[in-house]
Amino acid sequence: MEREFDRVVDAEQRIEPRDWMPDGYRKTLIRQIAQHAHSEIIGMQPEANWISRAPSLRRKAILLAKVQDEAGHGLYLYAATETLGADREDLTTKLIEGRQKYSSIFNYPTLNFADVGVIGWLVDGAAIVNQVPLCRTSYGPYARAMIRICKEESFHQRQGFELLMTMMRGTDAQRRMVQDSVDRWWWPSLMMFGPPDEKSANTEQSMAWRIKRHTNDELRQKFVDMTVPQARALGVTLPDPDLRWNDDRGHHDFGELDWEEFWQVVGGDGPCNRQRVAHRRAAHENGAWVRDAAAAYAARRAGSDAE
Ligand code: FAQ
Repeated sequence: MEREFDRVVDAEQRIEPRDWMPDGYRKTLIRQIAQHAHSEIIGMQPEANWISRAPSLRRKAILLAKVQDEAGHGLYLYAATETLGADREDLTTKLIEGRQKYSSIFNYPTLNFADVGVIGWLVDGAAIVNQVPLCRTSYGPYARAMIRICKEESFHQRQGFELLMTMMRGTDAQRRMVQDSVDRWWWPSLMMFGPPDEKSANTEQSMAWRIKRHTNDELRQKFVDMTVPQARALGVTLPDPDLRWNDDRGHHDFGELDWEEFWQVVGGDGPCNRQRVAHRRAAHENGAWVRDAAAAYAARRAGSDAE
């Protein structure tokens, strides 16, 4: 069985839910996909903060649709964990009890409307760089979910960039808002790719199983190289004095990330961690009556079908 698993993975084919898989492979997938699903759901909060204060009906409609897309991504991903035997209720409990992680990026506050554009441009941009290779991940349901999710994330990134372009063509005050937002989100966006490779506990095994297709540092570099010309086109400055093109490497060099801040946020002690989890917990508790009603209805239907 193990030989067949190795053969499928090495041949770049997909492992499917009913196939034999090593326990560690199953656990790693549940961990990564659950964290990913939680990120999509918690990730609704920072942008939802601006829905009621969007500056026009058009911007409000776009933002509402984007936040709803993130909910959809969370649901596909929870469904993917269920194909591995995970229980969605259990994953939600772990999230609201702080026993499972979600992306560090969503623990930063959204302070002005430019943050909506910068989240689209940088955060969805980083998500795309990380997730396009996951369309080739070795587990079938995760790979297929990623294809649709990446299409939607690409649209999100374009809407963010378009919003920022519009603000940059506006007043000095609008341009200052955009620059302030870029200054706050640049470094946390780079942290989305995870710890440096030598500190990444899971990368080696996940690469061998072809769950991950690139290392954290490879993807971070790709994101920097992709984003620098976009920043130039927008007319904003990325807040890193060490950022410059290196002809020998064929890549941009960039400054060291504040890893102390990264581990603090991942450990639950970032600017908004408590607020994010408390909000999710309250939403879950307030929805208890819906779950109870749905379960009672399903039980009654099952009873009448049996008659
Ligand atoms: N934040 O050994 P590694 C989105 C944890 S995009 C928090 O390198 P791995 C779209 C890591 O889990 C964001 N924790 O781990 C959107 C591990 O913890 P554990 C979601 C982090 O898994 C846009 C430990 O540190 N995307 O939501 C972070 O091999 C706009 C050691 O790290 C995904 O989840 C972090 N930044 O690599 C939504 C993509 N980095 O469990 C709304 C799929 C690391 O061992 C609005 N995930 N950790 O205690 C992945 O590609 C990988 O899981 C990585 C981490 C690359 C994130």
